[in-house]
Amino acid sequence: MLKPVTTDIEALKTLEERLRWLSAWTIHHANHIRPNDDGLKVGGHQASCASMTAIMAALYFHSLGPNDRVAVKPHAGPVLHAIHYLLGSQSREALENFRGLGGAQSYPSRTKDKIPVDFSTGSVGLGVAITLFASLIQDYLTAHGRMNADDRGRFVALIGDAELDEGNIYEAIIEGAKHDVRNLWWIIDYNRQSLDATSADRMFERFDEIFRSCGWRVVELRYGKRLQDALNANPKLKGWFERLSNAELSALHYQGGTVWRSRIEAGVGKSAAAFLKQHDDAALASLFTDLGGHCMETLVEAFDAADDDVPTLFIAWTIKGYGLPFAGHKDNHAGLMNPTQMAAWREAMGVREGHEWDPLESVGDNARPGAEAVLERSRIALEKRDRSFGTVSVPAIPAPTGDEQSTQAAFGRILLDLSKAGGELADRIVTTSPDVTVSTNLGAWVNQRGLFRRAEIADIFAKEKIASTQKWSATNKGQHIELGIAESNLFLMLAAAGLSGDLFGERLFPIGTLYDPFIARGLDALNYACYQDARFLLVATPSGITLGPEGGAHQSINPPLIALGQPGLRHYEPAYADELAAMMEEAFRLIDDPDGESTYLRLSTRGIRQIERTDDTWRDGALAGGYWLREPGPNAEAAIVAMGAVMPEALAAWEELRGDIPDLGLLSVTSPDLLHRGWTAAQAARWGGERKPSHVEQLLSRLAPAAGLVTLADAAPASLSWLGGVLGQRVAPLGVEKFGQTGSLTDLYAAYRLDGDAITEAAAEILLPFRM
Ligand SMILES: Cc1ncc(C[n+]2csc(CCOP(=O)(O)OP(=O)(O)O)c2C)c(N)n1
Ligand SMILES: [Mg+2]
Repeated sequence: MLKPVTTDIEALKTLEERLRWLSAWTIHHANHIRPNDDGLKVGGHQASCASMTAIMAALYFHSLGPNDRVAVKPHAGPVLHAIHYLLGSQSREALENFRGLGGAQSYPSRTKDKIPVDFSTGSVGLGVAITLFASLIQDYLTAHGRMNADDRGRFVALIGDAELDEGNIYEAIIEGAKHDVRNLWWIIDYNRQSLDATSADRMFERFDEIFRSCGWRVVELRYGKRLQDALNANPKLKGWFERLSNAELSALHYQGGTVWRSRIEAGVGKSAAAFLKQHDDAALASLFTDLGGHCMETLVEAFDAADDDVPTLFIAWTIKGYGLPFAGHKDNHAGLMNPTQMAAWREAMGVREGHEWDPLESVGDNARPGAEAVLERSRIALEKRDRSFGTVSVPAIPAPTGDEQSTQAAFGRILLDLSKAGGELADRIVTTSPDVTVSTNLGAWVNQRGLFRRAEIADIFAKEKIASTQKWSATNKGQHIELGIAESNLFLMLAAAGLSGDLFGERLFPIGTLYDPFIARGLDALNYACYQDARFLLVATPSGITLGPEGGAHQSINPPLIALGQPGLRHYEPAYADELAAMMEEAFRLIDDPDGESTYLRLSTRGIRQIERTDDTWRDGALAGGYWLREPGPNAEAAIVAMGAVMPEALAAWEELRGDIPDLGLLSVTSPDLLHRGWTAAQAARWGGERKPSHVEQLLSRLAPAAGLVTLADAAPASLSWLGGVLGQRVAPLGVEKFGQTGSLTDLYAAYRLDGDAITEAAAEILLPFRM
């Protein structure tokens, strides 16, 4: 880490004031000055920003080096923008357009903001935990010889104290402890306020214990220098101060000097008389704001002292709304200074009217050179290495052979074959799974490529010659990162590994496996990964009710609907092994394509007879979302439309019905998601004058305009029923609307109406109007 040679505390204090001013002014401008044409509150969090300006000034203008990466507390976004404004890497226009279209974003965004943002934040807790997984990926890349030690950095999370209630943080630190995670600084803005009110006193010192037991160093920055001295000189006063509840302390910060005085008189008594005499009301109020997180000397000292790689939690005591009129008020979370308050505060901050955006406004001639020098040093210290990275060639992936296969088994075979064949793609694949490696068929790959751990772990069972199909030893060259059962961690790991190109200049091809229903467990983290444009392959298996007797809560119904509404994630659901091979090849290509995305493969353990192909014409259709497995005739009144593991039922029904329904077609849908996207995109293009029918329109226009569709999926029927809306065809949707029943496949398909009888009945119903 590259640090400034000397520490100019006064300059850092000056810059802190500028950050406090500029962040508040950016929010004020958006709410009170910029024209507002829809009457909606623009919003912003002046109090949450003021709480962190000293911490962020110390960090960005003193401690950070070019390889360090930071996740900024979402509500301190304007402070990050102000930092870049002072450094010259953010424009005034973007600040003036804060929360407007194309302007500085409300919460730091990797993909939408113009300034460099290392990690997007917004959904509290996730931005914290991703730094831990990014650090593990840095260790992985270093161990694999893909990163120089000099390019390694530290991962910093700036955390609101209420974020500590998010369970995903603890799931992450438990996983981190197992992997001996390093190079983390998590800095808590301990203002003891959340959104609704002040936070619970009972958690005081509990968080420390949790972190310590996971191997963290905990550094509490409770007092600034001035307050520390004053309280050390007066133990009774200190005792009284430390007994104040969160709510009492916040209220005092809001109420100010007169009330501090009367409370101290009542609470400490005579022994505080001399102290009170030495301080007038203003001095009292000012002294008690000198908490650790607002004292530059304290912050700089603490950051300098944590110069090793031990994961460190800093608990920096702060005041929410520090220096603003609503400091400490429990309702200040979304509070905005009104124009009168802002004008008074502007005066107090020494900012001239009309000069509000001047970067170093109010900085006197004496202080200016120091502040400019610190900014210049920080510009150099923070300059990032150019991290453009080359593309990786994705080889053709052959389909595994075998008359009868399940897509899950085929997935395992494809990875095994890739591993055996070797090559750049195989070497850059990193797999990960939350304790379902074996049951999602990653086992053969892991046997080949090994588990990853920085420190070697022997396979005791193998050493003792106890028979097992699965090798379970770990080295620092392994390519599988085994996780505990915490699906949120899986998605954060995929997010971090899926950003490895941008973060570290080295592309990885991350593959994560889990059971399809448990996507819901980590859904926000999955959304978070996609929101940041992380690239990965998610393999969800088994899925639906097709897993048979296992039944119960392991059945999944709605993930295809989730995928339908999830930007940045492409859903494929293959029926056959050759489709899966094509999809995996496409998924790898999309990971490396600047305009690509992540892929979600929904697979099954059901072995099904593979289809005989006469040519490759199905392939493009399968990758585009669907193809005619059995072509409709020229006068088709109906088609069966099926997806994934239920294809044998659809084929059998097609055989049985085609005598009665001439020209009957069978459409295999491989991605409702892509079909839907193509449909809406074609509509949007038509408004722009381009008249090209989408893939789904082309497929369905092979049927008569009033034809009927029987749709069939081992998923929510709505996954496919929308197809009727494309050309106005009638639909009889079959699918799963309840779950939780165990049974054989035959029993379950009959009970849930996914069998041949159900298809026949649905076809009859849909054809009735034709035949009457
Ligand atoms: C997952 C999630 N739940 C709820 C919110 C809404 N929310 C935004 S900030 C906040 C309170 C944050 O308090 P804290 O983390 O202490 O931040 P600060 O006091 O510094 O503003 C809440 C509940 C959110 N952004 N994300
Ligand atoms: Mg807080």
